[in-house]
Amino acid sequence: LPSLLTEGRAVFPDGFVWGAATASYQIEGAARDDGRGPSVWDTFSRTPGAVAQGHTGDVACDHYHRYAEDVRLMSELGLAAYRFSVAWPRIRPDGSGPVNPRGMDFYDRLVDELAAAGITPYVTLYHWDLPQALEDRGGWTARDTAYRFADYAAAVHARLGDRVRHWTTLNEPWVQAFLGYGSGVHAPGRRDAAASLVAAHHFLLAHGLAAQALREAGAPEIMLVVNTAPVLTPAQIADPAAEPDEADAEAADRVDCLLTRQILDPVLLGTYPATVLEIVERHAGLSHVHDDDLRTIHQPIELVGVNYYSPCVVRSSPGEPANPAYPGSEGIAFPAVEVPVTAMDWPVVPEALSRHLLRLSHDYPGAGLMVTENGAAFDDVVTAGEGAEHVHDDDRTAYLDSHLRAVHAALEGGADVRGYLVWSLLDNFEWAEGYARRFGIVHVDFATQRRLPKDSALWFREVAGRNGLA
Ligand code: PNW
Repeated sequence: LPSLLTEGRAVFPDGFVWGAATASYQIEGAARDDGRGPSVWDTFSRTPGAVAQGHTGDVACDHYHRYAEDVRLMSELGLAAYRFSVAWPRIRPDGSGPVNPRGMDFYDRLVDELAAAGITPYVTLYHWDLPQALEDRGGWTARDTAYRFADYAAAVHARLGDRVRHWTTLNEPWVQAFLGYGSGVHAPGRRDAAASLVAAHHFLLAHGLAAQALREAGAPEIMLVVNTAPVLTPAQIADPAAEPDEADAEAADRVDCLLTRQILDPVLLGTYPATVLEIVERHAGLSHVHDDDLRTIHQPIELVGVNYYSPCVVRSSPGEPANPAYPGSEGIAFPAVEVPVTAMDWPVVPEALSRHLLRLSHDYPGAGLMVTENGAAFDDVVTAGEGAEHVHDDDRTAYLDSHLRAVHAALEGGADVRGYLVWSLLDNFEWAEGYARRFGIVHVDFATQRRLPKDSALWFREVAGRNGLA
């Protein structure tokens, strides 16, 4: 990784989109309000030992009741765009059947509130809160779930499509399939390699079917959001110019097939990599991959959303058992590396983002890109002073600054990046870590629900306002 990072001024293209992102289960709370049905995360967060300190999303940021205040906050922070997700169990409490109008009303009010504030909504239809009723019928291991998803997508579009132009089918199908059904760290907490690989295929099918339905309904922009990152060897982390040894390079290729190409090759090229087919066949057979599926999955889409936090680091390690999140990764280790890390222990390597955006542009020509999540958890401290309270989160500001420079370098190198959304607007329910990991640019006191913009939020407002870094 040659250092592509700039210093000093970095001006972004006209029309570059600046905003922040959230997800329904992480912020809404109101888990039983207005007819919402249970999701797999309600069930999982009540499973002893599944989530740190037994935290749940029952209340979260109480955004369901405080959305107007939160939109005001976004407006004060100068955000042009807001990416949020719709909770399927609010719309169809049992996963299928009639729409619950009171659940739909919430998003209707939210979209109107955003419009009044001049903030562009980016709607994600699925950010992991599968209706529990569908999980009880096999969840994403059942082909039918993909069809139920497309029906639900059409129902949401029918209500919001007159005001929402930017539609995302799924958030991070890889994380859902392999942490949900493979390692079991996320809901529904299953640990079954075959199930995770079958689920991954059904996610792609769900994306394709929903993209078709949205297109037929007239959606002008359709996006798939993926967690994707370069897979690097320890030698490349230590010295960006290092040539990895052959066994390590092979290990990296294999993991890249699982993490990135398993998802993006079918969606953008209409094919599965041979390595992926071999792994799927060995664990699960191929009978769940029907003849026309790749055609359905390979729908034209306008954008790929890139959620980036860290590179993935691997090396060859003969005899190593497979990592349960990467079936087929026998003989590959995922070592810790000697670089600064965030409170999640995720290594901070901004250059890897430049390299990766350029690689995606090269390997998937024509795909427009948007950074739909980037940010960091740090242990924030609220300090009193000058009559007001502050969160001096210089570490987060430095993280955001260096990664924005990485995005700028990728733009200079020719990558077609349309925007950058911070993860996250608010401190929130960080999945298996509960509320202990704070990603917000706005601090939330969960006892009082008071919001306090951190220094990073004030910095981000300036960056967005001048469309660049000073
Ligand atoms: C993303 N991993 O999740 C999600 O889209 C957000 O909801 C989440 O809060 C954010 O990143 C921060 O974690 C991920 O372990 C969670 O590889 C875990 C992983 C990747 C992404």
